[in-house]
Amino acid sequence: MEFFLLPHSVLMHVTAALVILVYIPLSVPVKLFVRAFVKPLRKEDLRGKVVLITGASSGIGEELAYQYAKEGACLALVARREQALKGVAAAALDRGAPDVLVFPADVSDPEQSRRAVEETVAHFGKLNHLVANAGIWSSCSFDQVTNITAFTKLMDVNFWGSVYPTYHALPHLKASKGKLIVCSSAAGTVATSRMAFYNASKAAQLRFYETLRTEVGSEVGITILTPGYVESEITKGKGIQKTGEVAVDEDARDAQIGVFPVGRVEALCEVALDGIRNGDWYVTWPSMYRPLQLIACLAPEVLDWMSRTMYKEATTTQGRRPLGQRILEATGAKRLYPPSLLQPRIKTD
Ligand SMILES: NC(=O)c1ccc[n+]([C@@H]2O[C@H](COP(=O)([O-])OP(=O)(O)OC[C@H]3O[C@@H](n4cnc5c(N)ncnc54)[C@H](OP(=O)(O)O)[C@@H]3O)[C@@H](O)[C@H]2O)c1
Ligand SMILES: *[C@@H]1O[C@H](CO)[C@@H](O)[C@H](O)[C@H]1NC(C)=O
Ligand SMILES: CC(=O)N[C@H]1CO[C@H](CO)[C@@H](O)[C@@H]1O
Repeated sequence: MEFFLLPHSVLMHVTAALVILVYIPLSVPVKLFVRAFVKPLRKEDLRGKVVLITGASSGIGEELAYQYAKEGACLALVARREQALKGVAAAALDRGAPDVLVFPADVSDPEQSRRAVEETVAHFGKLNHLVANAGIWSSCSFDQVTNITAFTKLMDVNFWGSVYPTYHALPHLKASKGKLIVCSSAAGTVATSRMAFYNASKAAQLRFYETLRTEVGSEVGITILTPGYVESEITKGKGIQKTGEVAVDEDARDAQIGVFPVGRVEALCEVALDGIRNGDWYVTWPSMYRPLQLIACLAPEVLDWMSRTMYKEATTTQGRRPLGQRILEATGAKRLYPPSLLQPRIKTD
């Protein structure tokens, strides 16, 4: 034992004890009071606000665009598929957005990210919210990967594709006292088998924005979304497959999701927009994922055991199938998936 470290070590342990025994019992009622009575009075009015959403061509980004539109916000929509973006733009105008800019771009490219932000500010004269939502998925066991270099794409899009637009948007957000919203994932906080790369990219995002909050939090509000499974093209099965190519594989999707419920995207976005307007630090939905984080923190071995059990593979006539997927098939629980997942149409461009 290095004795000069002892005072700090004692101090840290005493602090942890004080947080649990004193701070939490005192702060929880205050937080509940603020949430119930203070925040509703100070909800941000979005009329005329300028909101840039990346990954707006489908899924969560598309639905967020519609809900911002209903509140009267002006939108800049970014993703690679231009035709899909135009469709979303038209529907957003219908729902009440005063003006919508479509900007096709690949957010993993620093220059395209910069231009998306600059052109938005040039067009609208300001930027109030950046929603860094674009992302790709992958679900496969690490030891089954056949092309490892293809997986750098997950970091390029999920991590760097959030950081680049954030970098260029930050001065404008400071000027407007605006907000930064990032779409991480419940997978960023809880280790889940078959998601090592995705989990790592989402954990990187989470840590990055938590750190950024300590630097700019007094000027720019940061809301981190950590959704569980919700309907989108990702949960239709689109992602980087073990061979390295991007494809839709419903079987790999079933193997990943197993018996977990898949939420409706409208419901997630309602809760998310409410949290954003309140200035909440985190939005976790479906709410079943919240206790999961507590378990991960206090007893990581329990989650490790759960993940191992649910993803334990058995070789059947249809190939290697994890327990969760076999339960899904045996119980017919797939009928509970939102209808959009059962007819997996992916937008083409
Ligand atoms: N669905 C879930 O269960 C779930 C759960 C937790 C977190 N999330 C996160 O939610 C976010 C949105 O995903 P989603 O579920 O809505 O899936 P989605 O329907 O596949 O949407 C992903 C969006 O990202 C865009 N995108 C992908 N690569 C891009 C790139 N290089 N440059 C620009 N845009 C790109 C896609 O548009 P283009 O293909 O047109 O570029 C699309 O608009 C992701 O960050 C995802 O990780 C999803
Ligand atoms: C592996 O993936 C990378 C990136 O997508 C690609 O450039 C490369 O050609 C792939 N290699 C093989 C052997 O398929
Ligand atoms: C498998 C994996 O990478 N799990 C990680 C998911 O993210 C959290 C951090 O938020 C890590 O603690 C896990 O190890």
